[in-house]
Amino acid sequence: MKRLVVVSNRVADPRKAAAGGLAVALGDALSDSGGLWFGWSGQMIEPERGTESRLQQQRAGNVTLATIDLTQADHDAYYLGYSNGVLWPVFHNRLDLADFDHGDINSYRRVNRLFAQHLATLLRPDDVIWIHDYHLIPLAAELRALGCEQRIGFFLHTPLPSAVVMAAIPQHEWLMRSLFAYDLIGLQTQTDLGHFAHYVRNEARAEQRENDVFTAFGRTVRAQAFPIGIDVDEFIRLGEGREAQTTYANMRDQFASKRLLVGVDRLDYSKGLPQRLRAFQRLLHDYPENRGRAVLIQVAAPSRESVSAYSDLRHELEGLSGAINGEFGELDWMPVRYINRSMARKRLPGLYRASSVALVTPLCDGMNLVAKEFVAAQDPANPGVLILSRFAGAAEQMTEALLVNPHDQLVVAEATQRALNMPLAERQARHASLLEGIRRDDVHAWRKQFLQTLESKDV
Ligand code: ADQ
Repeated sequence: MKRLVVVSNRVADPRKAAAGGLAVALGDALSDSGGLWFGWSGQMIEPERGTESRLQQQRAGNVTLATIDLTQADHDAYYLGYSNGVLWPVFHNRLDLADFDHGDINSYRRVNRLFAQHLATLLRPDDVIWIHDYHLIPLAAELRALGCEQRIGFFLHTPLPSAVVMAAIPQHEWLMRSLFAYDLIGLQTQTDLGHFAHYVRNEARAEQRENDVFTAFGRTVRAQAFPIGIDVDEFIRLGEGREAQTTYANMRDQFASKRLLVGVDRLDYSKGLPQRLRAFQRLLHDYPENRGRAVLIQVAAPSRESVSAYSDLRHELEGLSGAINGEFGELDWMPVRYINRSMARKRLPGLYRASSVALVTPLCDGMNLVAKEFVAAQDPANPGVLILSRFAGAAEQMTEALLVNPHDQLVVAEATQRALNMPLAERQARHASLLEGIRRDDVHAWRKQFLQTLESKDV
């Protein structure tokens, strides 16, 4: 078996449950092959001390975790500036939020080159390399420039936007050319794949051999959709744990006469949080029977707080939840519980299970694993209902959810009312087929399909 090398911006110890399902799944693949996980340490070095970015290695079981530090300046320009100030907003169709003037492409390239230089010293000729996400698009090209000939695959966790939106990035051609240094490009959905195919045919005059094989810029690459899943059994086991059980029991007692709706997200403008709160407000307006009963628990974990769009969003949400509570709240009922913190992963299944409805309503999302976790956490005998944005990647698979346009408050309020009143038999039937789907397309199937495709030499 060939050694697997995973590269991502951050590295997680796969043995820690807090690392989440993706880390656990990649950890399995890494353990099987005695693999290596490479990325940024999360630490910043002081450039004035003249410290060279050092490579650190530690063992986690039979997996090696290798990391490098970044200078504050490189971190700000590569991570905050170009990755999260340009690529993230554009890939989520938010050209209005993209900071093309300050997003520093040179630092982005420099950090990718630094990754390549350190990583190259650790590589063996027959390694299989799997690079993750938008921070590292040019990494394969940098590795190739250093003479690496290994099979290299890339998986994009975000959506890939349509060609017209992509073309707004001043360096779009360079980014797409960089992708052709890979052997395999994995995208989340058929829609993303369609965007890729349209771009490379029209902008790069790519020739398409079979369905998924494209030749352009003098190289041939395979691009395919590999929708990511969760580790369903791991999540069910987490639900049987003490923390989840206690959370569930507390919620059930505390909200015995209420109906809980839940939202769990990173605090990000792609997740449609203000629109979700307004739709809940509309529900209370249009369907007054929910007053005094419906409670929306919105857990929003702060992220990337030094990017200004994120702090604006936090203020908007605090204002909106205060306004809804002020308008409708009673001494014994507050309609919105807005929690601006991350929730411990071990407690999540308890929160999901205590909720009658999940509102997963991003305006644009690569996949959205919360939708899948909510389904896995339900009691099949009395399951809650998933309301899912048609603009989440998950909507391509999870068609038995109530699919909504998250921009349309009326439609989301109507779907929420329907979910709260859905007969048991319909809830059970929808849940059973959703559960079957997330089990079939779980995270293990995802990584096996990706790695098998990457290792087969047919491109
Ligand atoms: P994210 O944008 O982070 O990931 P998502 O898939 O919804 O989005 O969540 C990833 C994980 O974070 C889930 O396990 C979830 O439970 C956890 N999480 C989210 N909010 C939390 C909170 N408030 N407290 C605790 N845990 C929380 C990116 C892409 C997604 C894609 C994933 C995986 O943006 O579209 O689904 O990668 O490819």
